Amino acid sequence: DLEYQNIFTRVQVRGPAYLGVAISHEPAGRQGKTSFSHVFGQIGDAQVGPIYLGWIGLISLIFGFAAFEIIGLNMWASVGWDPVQFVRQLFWLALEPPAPSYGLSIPPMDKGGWWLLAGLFLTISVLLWWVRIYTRARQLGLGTHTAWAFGAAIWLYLVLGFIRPIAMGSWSEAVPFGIFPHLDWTAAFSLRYGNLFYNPFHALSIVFLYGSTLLFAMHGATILAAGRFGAEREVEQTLDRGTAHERCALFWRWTMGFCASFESIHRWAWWFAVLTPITGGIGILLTGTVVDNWYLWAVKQGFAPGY
Ligand code: BCL
Ligand code: BCL
Ligand code: BPH
Ligand code: U10
Ligand code: QAK
Repeated sequence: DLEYQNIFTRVQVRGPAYLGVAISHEPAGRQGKTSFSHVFGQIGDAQVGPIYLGWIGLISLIFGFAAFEIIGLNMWASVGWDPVQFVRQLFWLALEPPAPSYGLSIPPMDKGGWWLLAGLFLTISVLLWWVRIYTRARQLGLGTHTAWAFGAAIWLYLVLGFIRPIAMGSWSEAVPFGIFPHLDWTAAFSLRYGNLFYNPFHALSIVFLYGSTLLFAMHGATILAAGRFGAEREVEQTLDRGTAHERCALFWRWTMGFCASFESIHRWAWWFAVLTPITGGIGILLTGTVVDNWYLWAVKQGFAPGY
């Protein structure tokens, strides 16, 4: 009726906690802790938990936390262990990678060694998190699409801090840990290599990043708008097209002449998101290795004016 709205369903029905579907390899201790949050219920599902930790998840958290502490303690040391300055300057503090003179060798701890160790621990943590995403999906009988999408993000991360520095022969090429310092690195990188705007892979990455937001807005809006025809039951509508699907498809055909299907719209979204870091990582990897100055490169290709 008129009171029904997608975003704020006012009535919260509360039953016993739902622990999820039965799965083939039942892990030990399935009946984890659950609680209910009225606030969460206002915007989604009120049930919080159970969370699956497991060994991989636990080890990932430990390595992630170790990296976090290494970064934080080095930052704190850099202000002479002054707690006030640590908090005041936090956004400007950094744990820097080794200097160029060390190349790819292992430097003393206070000359970039801590950066290398933090990077190693963070990388172990992220890779184990990937394993967790993969195995949780398998265990629930799901496809592994999330893991592969996450893998695309990890590709860019590894290019920035591992693959490109090795290709350049120096850890000093990597990104410092720090809020503003990593932004300074980003700006300096663009300047050093002749303006990243002339790197076509940077442009492609922007296309997919903006495109992802556009698609997310379109799709989020489309499903909400057709909620009264059951559109958020997207899977049923995929298998047995109802009028929600017909109306959404027709809406986009009327608007722009073509449309997706309830299944393919998610492929559009997946590919746009995944191509953002894939093209981006290619662009970063080519920079300094194959192309030293994107502006001069563009002049040579004839799409920048060579004054
Ligand atoms: Mg960056 C901004 C992390 C690589 C360019 N970047 C951010 C911030 C956050 C961050 C501090 C918001 C990101 C966000 O919402 O993501 N960047 C970050 C990390 C990496 C990284 C962890 C990494 O590779 C491991 N960034 C890069 C590379 C550059 C780059 C090197 C080119 C892509 N980044 C930029 C630019 C900007 C950022 C430009 C910004 O304007 C923005 C900013 O405000 O910087 C100050 C989406 C993810 C989510 C919404 C999920 C939640 C993620 C949270 C926020 C991660 C926090 C991690 C942080 C280190 C924890 C700090 C703890 C407290 C200080 C105690
Ligand atoms: Mg640029 C990159 C947009 C201007 C320099 N730029 C990008 C692209 C993105 C973009 C499309 C990054 C994609 C992404 O998703 O990264 N740039 C963009 C836009 C403009 C722009 C829209 C604009 O002007 C309108 N860029 C400029 C100008 C330069 C510039 C010309 C600065 C002056 N830009 C760079 C550089 C880079 C980009 C340098 C890049 O490296 C990147 C790229 O790919 O370029 C080709 C975000 C995603 C990640 C970084 C993946 C991170 C995944 C990991 C696994 C997350 C781990 C989180 C971890 C657990 C958190 C805990 C951490 C704690 C420490 C414990
Ligand atoms: O689990 C995930 O998401 C919820 C995965 C993830 C993903 C995934 C996941 O499945 C996917 C599909 C993507 N990212 C995709 C993408 C996009 C490309 C396709 C791309 C744009 C992108 N991700 C970008 C980013 C960025 C950017 C833009 O820079 C960030 C910052 C992230 N993604 C971040 C993340 C994470 C939320 C998550 C993820 N993307 C991966 C989590 C992970 O790897 O964890 C390893 C580390 C830990 C487990 C611990 C870290 C340590 C903590 C920071 C400190 C602990 C604090 C302590 C408990 C207390 C501290 C005390 C203090 C108060 C002092
Ligand atoms: C979503 C969804 C969902 C679906 C969906 C979708 C989100 C689950 C089930 C939609 C999503 C997708 C299909 C995925 C792909 C989408 C993207 C990648 C996003 C980006 C989209 C694009 C890049 C496409 C953009 C295309 C556009 C905007 C259409 C372009 C077309 C036109 C400009 C033509 C417009 C038509 C007009 C104006 C009327 C008809 C005109 C003609 C037939 C021809 C020309 C006109 C005339 C001769 C008439 C005279 C001209 C006039 C009066 C004006 C002339 C003036 C001048 C100055 C020239 O969640 O559900 O479905 O599908
Ligand atoms: C070889 C080893 C190989 C806590 C207190 O308790 C306060 C020997 C290394 C490799 C690879 C090693 C490394 C890679 C690194 C990639 C780096 C990224 C960096 C992106 C930038 C991230 C910043 C935004 C991080 C900011 C961190 C931050 C502000 C943390 C603050 C922590 C505090 C406040 C903790 C002390 C109080 C691209 C890939 C594998 C082979």
